[in-house]
Amino acid sequence: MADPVIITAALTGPIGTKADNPNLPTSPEEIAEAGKAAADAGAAVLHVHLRDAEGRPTADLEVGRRVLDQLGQRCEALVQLSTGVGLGVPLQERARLVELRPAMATLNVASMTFGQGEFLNPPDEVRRLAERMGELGVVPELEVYDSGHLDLALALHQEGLLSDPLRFSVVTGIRGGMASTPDNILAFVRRLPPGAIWQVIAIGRANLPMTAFGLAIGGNARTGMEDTLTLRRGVPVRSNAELVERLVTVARSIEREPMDPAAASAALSLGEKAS
Ligand code: KMH
Ligand code: ZN
Repeated sequence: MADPVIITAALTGPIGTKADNPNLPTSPEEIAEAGKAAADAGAAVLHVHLRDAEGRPTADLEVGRRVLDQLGQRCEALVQLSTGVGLGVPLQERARLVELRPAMATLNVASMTFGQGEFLNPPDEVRRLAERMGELGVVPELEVYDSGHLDLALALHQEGLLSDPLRFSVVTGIRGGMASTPDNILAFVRRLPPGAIWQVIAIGRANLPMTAFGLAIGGNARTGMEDTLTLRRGVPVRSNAELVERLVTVARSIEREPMDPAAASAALSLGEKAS
């Protein structure tokens, strides 16, 4: 049996709306139900964005608390809270979410063009957030969209603001970041430091093939309605669980068994003192 795999479900994301796909979970209850179903389907980690009552991205701590409570009541899956939140929300506001002490949270190390918008992550604030996550024991998932982002992450590690093992999401398919190609992913993976844990996040149509490519070369894998709202051309996703089920089938077909949350927690070294 090849290495087991951590499957992450990205339930909602910052961009999609119910107008794009009415099955997108946005309220705390919908997110919690979607998380439970995704966990039952084989996701060990849930990547969570928060939405307000109008469905807009928010960094509201009350909403965050409700989502974490409701998820905790329903399943054992590990919660990775997004500090990306949504393009219009300043990092100073987004950074406060780590005070809720989720098991993990994303750390976006660079500013960039992001589709039609801008994603602003100023260096000093990124450094402060990395430091605060270390103090709180919230494990960072490093979101890298281009090769220079990897250098920035490694520099933070060099400064002592990030501990081993480093955990990376190699994001492809955002306009403004690297395109979804095997070459791009391979070039990235070859540069990761020894012991790094990683997964591919492929946005849009390439979600299935590039995630499958990442799985085949030893990475973990993520899917979910943040990453794609269609199962295939013209077929809207019915639920996050549907995407997770498809990914589990792909993983098992190459003998990579999904880890349960306890195994994923150990593999990600969650809850260990920073090295
Ligand atoms: N949709 C992701 C690729 C995060 O969650 O921290 C970008 C994002 C980052 O939302
Ligand atoms: Zn996200």
